[in-house]
Amino acid sequence: MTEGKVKAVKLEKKQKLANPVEASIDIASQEMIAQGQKLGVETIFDRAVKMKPCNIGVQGTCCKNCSMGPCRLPLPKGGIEGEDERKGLCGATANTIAARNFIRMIAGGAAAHSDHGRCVAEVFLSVARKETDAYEIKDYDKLLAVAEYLGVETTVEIDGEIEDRDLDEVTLETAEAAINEWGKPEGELLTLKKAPKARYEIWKKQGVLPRNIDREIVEIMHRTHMGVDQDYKNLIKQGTRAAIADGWGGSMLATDIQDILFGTPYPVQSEANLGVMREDHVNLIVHGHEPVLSEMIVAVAETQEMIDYAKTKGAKGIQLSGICCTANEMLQRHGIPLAGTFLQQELAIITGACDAMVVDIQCIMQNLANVAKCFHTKLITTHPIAKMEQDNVIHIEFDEHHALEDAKRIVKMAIDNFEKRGAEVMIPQHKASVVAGFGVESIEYHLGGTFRGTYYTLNDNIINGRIRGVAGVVGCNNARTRHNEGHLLVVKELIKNDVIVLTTGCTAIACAMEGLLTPESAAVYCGPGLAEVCETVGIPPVLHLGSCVDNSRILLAATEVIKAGGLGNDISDFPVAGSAPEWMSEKAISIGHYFVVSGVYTVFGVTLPTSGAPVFHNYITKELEDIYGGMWDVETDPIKHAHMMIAHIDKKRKELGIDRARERVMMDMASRQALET
Ligand code: SF4
Ligand code: MSK
Repeated sequence: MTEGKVKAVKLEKKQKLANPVEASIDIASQEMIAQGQKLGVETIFDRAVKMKPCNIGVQGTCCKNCSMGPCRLPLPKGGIEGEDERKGLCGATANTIAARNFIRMIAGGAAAHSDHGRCVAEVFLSVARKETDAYEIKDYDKLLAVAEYLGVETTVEIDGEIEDRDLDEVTLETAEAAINEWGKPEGELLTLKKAPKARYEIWKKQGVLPRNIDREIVEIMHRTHMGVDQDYKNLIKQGTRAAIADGWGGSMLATDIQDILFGTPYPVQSEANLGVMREDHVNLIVHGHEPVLSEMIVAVAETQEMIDYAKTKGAKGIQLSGICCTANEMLQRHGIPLAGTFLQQELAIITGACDAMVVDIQCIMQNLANVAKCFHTKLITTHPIAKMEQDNVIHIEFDEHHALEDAKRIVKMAIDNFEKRGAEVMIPQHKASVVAGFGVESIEYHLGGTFRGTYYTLNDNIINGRIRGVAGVVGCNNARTRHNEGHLLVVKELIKNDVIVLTTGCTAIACAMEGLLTPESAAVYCGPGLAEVCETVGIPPVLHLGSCVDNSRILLAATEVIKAGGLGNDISDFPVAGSAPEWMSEKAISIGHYFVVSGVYTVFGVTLPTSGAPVFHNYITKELEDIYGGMWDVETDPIKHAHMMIAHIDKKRKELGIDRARERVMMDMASRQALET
């Protein structure tokens, strides 16, 4: 620990501290929470004990959209009998206030994902214009697929012959068309046509086809301004447009363009948890969301020049690892290990072995700077829109035009800092093996049929009941719940009941840390049907599909299931459910809403910020199903949460008439033997 600097965040003597075992289900995290407390370094776990959330905010019924407020409309004790007479100064009802707050969260989430997408699209345009040599096109097949849905011709007729167009021209036109999706003056998003036709028609009938990505977000800010839209149904309709513009627009483009520039992921092996850090190596941790930066850091950190330089400083090499979704991006394309989830970012520094933490955008706690002050760790911000006020933070602004130079400077800074480590180094010795890097293409490869349509094997196993259904379990950690417990209990209960899980974000990291992302875990945790499928094709029962923007891969995998046939015409027809057991960010609300309006029954843990407005709450948790075939739900108990999803999956099986097939499979010989023991 660096002498004399600990005072900056010293825990107060009488401060109530978190109980490490109650705070996290993960032993490595428990050890580091306790280590922080021993060293007097406060973490989010201690702050969660010290500060309780506001009860009115939790209910979603506090409005501060003008300076006559904040107007606070909590539910009266005992609920509401008869007319709901609660009003803000302007007369806004609890439903209006909760709906306005809810769609502002969608706007925040959609903006975060989509602005990330825009940044990647700008790099793509620089590559297409040949303004940078740091990046190149890695996946031309994906480029041509994107060109096609963006309406860019990839062939040309010359003298009656069809020939391929010049690739540089196609690349440039595709990049320009992609950027255009953010702000084009008319029309609708071109990506919407990737949805099943029946889904597109529902959106069209409801009048929620997004016009462009930015406009839908701006319109939310306008409509929720004081004195504009005062009808909760009309407000959530705009929330729906913006959420679709996120999932089927900004996020989908982010994923596709990242695949073009950095390669489409295919299964890779790696490891997860704080134990991936190495005491005798330079530990460089990359945290945030945008792979534009981390791709360059991976490239530089793996050069012999940098490894040799690290050796001159007494290190055996460079250990790169990641936190949050930057971690998922580096894992799925390069097999770089995961250091941890959102709630482990401070803990990685408390190891005393983090020589530099490089952050880009989203989910970066400002307290990192206070924790870094207690150690030798260099904390480096890199994005012009994400700086920190603390004076120990170094800002190296990353730009695609001099990306390699920036990355070299950062890696060198981490290496130079290795010698400055203090005496207090404690790396928890816990990590698990991981297989990650799944996506639409690799699911097709592993579970597709050779002769009869791409997703045939997956569909066949759903129809015959070996796989009961599909669940998308995604989202954050939340310091108001026990770290990773919700994720793991929900996921384990699902796979035990033969539901295959597709996961992204911090849920994916939590599953990785628990060893659920290995094919071998199928025999330990799965029901007999799912275990048989996983063992036959050699996949884990929980498939890691990437980062938060890669939830678009879940939408497209669901679309491929529909295309392969036998399971209905729309996403809402087939046995699928969504979940975010430990959500916390606005992005999760946007994701949840685009899952719902894509036809997916979606259950959130923790809470939903609508409970103080029962009419609006009822609208999104019940009535939306009649319109979109999907709806919100909320359940904090992880086992009940999983069984609500399973009940929905069974309902869909029954509607499709495939419930009997499942009963037959459950009575095969292995199942009989299992029943008898
Ligand atoms: Fe209160 Fe209405 Fe102003 Fe909101 S907009 S703070 S409810 S007066
Ligand atoms: S990182 S948004 S905490 S999943 Fe994408 Fe994790 Fe949630 Fe951030």
